Amino acid sequence: KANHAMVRGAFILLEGCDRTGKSTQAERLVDALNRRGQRALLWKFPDRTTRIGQMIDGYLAKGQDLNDQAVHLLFSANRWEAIGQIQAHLREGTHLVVDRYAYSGVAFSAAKGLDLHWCKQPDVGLLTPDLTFFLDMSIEESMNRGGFGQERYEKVALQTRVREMFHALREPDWKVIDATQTKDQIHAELLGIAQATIGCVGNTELKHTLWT
Ligand code: Z5A
Ligand code: MG
Repeated sequence: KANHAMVRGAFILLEGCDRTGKSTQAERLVDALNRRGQRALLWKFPDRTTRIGQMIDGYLAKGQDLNDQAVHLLFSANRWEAIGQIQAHLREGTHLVVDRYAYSGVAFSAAKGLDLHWCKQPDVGLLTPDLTFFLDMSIEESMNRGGFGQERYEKVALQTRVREMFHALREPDWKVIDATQTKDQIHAELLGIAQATIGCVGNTELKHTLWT
C-alpha cells in the first residue's frame, strides 16, 4: 500500500480565558466538519474521565487541596497520557479539535506565581498544534457570561493575570479571535480558517516540537 496516499488529520486547538466560548465553538466546529463528511473528534483538557483527570477534578471542583507544582504536573500528565490516542486518530485521518492544552497549563500555573520557565518544562516535546485559535475578550465582559464563579480559579484577579500570561505565550501563527462577536460569527470565522488548514496539513509529518 502506498504511504503517500495516507492523508493525516489536522490538530486544531482552541485556547483562551474562561467563558470565552471555547467549548461552545469546539463542539460547533466538530459538528460542522462532520456534516461536511470530514471525520473530526473533540478532545477536552483537562480530560476528567481518567484517574489523573479525577484528581484534577477533585482539586478544581471539590475543594481537595494539592500544592501548585503537583497540580501543574497532573495537568501535564493528563495531556501526555492522551497523546498516543490523539496521534493515532490524526494518523488515521481524523481531525482533532482540542479544547485547551499546554498553553492553559502554563498560563494558569504562572498566573498563580510559579516560574514561567519551570512551568513549560513538563510539556516540552508535546505534539504541536497545526492551528491555534486564541479566543480573546476582556475579563470584565467574560464575567457577565453564564456559569462563572463555581470553580477554584474563577476569580477576577487571577483571570486577569491568566490573560496576561496567554498574551506572553502567544505564538506568531496564532489566530486571535474577537470573542465578543456572536456565536455564529465566531463559528463562521473558525470554520473558514480550519478548512484552509485542513487543506494544507495532508502529507506533512506530525511535529513534537512544543517549546523546543
Ligand atoms: N486548567 C489548568 O489550570 N491547567 C491546564 O493544563 C488546563 C486547564 C488544561 C477548567 O477548565 C480549569 O482548568 C480552567 C483552566 C484550568 N480554569 N478555570 N477557571 P475547563 O476547560 O474545564 O473550564 P470550563 O469550566 O469548561 O469552561 P471555560 O473553558 O471557562 O469556558 P469556555 O469553554 O471558554 O466557554 P463556553 O462554555 O463555551 O461558554 C461559556 C458561556 O458563555 C456559556 O453560557 C455560553 O453559552 C456563553 N457564550 C459562549 N459564546 C458566546 C458568545 N459568542 N456570545 C455570548 N455568549 C456566549
Ligand atoms: Mg470550556
